[in-house]
Amino acid sequence: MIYQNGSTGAYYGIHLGNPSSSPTIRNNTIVQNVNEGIRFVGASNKKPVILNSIVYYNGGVVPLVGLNPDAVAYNCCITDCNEVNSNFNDEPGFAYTTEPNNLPVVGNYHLAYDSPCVDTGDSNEYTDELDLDGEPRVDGTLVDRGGDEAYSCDQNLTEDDIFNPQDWNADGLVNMEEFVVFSSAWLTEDPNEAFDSRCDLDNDDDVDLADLRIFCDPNNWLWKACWEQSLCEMYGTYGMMGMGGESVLVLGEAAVTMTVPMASTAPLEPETLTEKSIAEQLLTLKDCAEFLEKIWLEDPTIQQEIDPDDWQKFIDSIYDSAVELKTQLNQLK
Ligand SMILES: [Ca+2]
Ligand SMILES: [Ca+2]
Ligand SMILES: [Ca+2]
Ligand SMILES: [Ca+2]
Repeated sequence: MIYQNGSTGAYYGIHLGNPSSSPTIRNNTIVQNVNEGIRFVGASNKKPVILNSIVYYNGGVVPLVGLNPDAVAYNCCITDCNEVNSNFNDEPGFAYTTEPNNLPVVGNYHLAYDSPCVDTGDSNEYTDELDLDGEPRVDGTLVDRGGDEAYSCDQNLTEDDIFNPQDWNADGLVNMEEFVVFSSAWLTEDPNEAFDSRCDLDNDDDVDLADLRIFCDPNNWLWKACWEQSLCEMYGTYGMMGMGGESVLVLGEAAVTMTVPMASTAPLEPETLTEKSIAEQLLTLKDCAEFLEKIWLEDPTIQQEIDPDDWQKFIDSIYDSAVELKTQLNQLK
């Protein structure tokens, strides 16, 4: 992923200045840079070959400077390109977009399940390579265009594998972070200034019990995107066979080779937990617990509106989080 380089000035997605050989650039997602996605300066026989990449939503007048996409790009998704060499100029179709212009959420460039980039790359030359999630290339019938390979948790790719409309901060989880937003919008109505339309899940201009029922639905609450799950979670240990190895990012004389550890042994570093951050989270949880207790007591219809088992699971998960945080806090003290 090569994105958001520069706010002003001479910044590009990739700037190739007089390369000594003709490099191959493949499976890059080059988006939202201040100027053109790729700029080339150099001898005409040292131009790059661009494969299976996305070059979109960049600044500048043309997507590539010093390069003609028709002559150097294959199986790519490039703004305003001619549709030759299996390139296309349709929008890449990212799963998480922002209103009103349908631009991607910065930093989350997962392909939507129905993106035209899924399974439309050229699958030659892929051995032991991983995508931006540490998932192996190639899945499905063909490699995907860009840095992401779209995965399903159950071999049948649907929207729910990749995107949940309640994942408001686009981190692949529906959890306390969304609940904090929801509870602060509780019982607000349009056009109340505090109204947060994201929380109006049944689109009737208020945030009430009917919305809470949707919020707590087990299909939404504690939802986790497949790209956020480890391969062990998705497929069990069986699916881990043959993973890991070297990933060649840029081919050519100056090849950059990265050794990528096996996904199962390379979990993301947890955020450093300090006493302060845990205490803050606990306070948030306390607010949430009080909120839930209050609506339980004050709104007798809740037991008819929401399945008691779902409600219990929801409350239990909130208390479990509190217990876990308290344990961590005690360990730090
Ligand atoms: Ca694929
Ligand atoms: Ca992926
Ligand atoms: Ca989230
Ligand atoms: Ca509503």
